[in-house]
Amino acid sequence: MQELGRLEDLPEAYRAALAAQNLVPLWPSLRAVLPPGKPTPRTRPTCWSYQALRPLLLQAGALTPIERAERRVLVLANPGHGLEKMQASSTIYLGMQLLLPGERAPAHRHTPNAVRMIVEGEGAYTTVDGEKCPMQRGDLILTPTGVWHEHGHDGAQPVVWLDVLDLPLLYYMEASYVTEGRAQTVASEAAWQAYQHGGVVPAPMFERSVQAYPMLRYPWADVRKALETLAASRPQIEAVQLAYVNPETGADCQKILGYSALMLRAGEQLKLPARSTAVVFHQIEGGVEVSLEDHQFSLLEADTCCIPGYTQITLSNCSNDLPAFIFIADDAPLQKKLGIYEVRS
Ligand code: 1HN
Repeated sequence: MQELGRLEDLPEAYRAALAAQNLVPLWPSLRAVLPPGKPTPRTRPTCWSYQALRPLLLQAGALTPIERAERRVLVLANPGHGLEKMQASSTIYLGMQLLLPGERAPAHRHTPNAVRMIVEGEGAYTTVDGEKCPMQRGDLILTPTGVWHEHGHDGAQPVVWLDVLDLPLLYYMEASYVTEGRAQTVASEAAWQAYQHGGVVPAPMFERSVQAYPMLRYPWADVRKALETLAASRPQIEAVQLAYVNPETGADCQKILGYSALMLRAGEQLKLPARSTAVVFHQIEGGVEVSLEDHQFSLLEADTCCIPGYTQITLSNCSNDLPAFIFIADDAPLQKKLGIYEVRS
């Protein structure tokens, strides 16, 4: 590839004249913005140990009352982007949120889409669009763009969950903002149960729901059972993986970020091809070795890692007796809509 002229090759006075007119020559920066073959990621392979962050999160509970935090969160920041950017990848924000018994996190709504993956504790709930969703370990709860949401906790132990948002993208688009609200009236206690059975959806008058997000809570007990059933009924299947989708349409459950759950059978090793999306792995149960070309992470329960796009990944279940379960997030829905999604073998 032809080497291009550098900024230093240009006369000082010429550069100053350009800058005075808010002009920039493209050729000194062309290779940086358009690298050959594949993008140059800022996202670095990064792992956050739950054992290391948990005491710091509990300490935040003692240091900062909920009223002074609104959302008491430690952000899982990727050093490749700069910690202050609060990004796990170019599009994905990750945070571990703590709610203590009796606390409430007030109602608001905002443009970024969120999901919560519950990590530990019993008795908390989140009310999304008037629907009260209990939070139990491994559950996935959606909080789509523009929908009111608040959290409460009637239990006795701290509750922790992983927040995943498309905040970095919406912030970059200058489209991120919040509206504060008053506490919602709970309209339904268990509406999430209506979509719990695969293959059948509520069909009043045989018309599909007009709701863009009919299902807000995906209970882990059901997803885990579905993974085990898939593994047992399709022993030859390469990856025992289920996507979280809109049960009315079968489309990804959110428009920008995509979510799935993967089961590694006892002793299983799974080679994932390089894909154009950065990916987040969060360990729900068991232990998994994550190997890249020049990195290796051991994920224990509740650990989370982020890996840049265009990277081959090998996942190995650390146990020869028990299955392991991973929650996966990436921005494949967005990349597919833009026509830039790639899988390289
Ligand atoms: C948010 O609304 C929540 O509602 C958590 O729990 C984390 C991070 C950035 C922006 C909004 C929540 C958030 C957030």
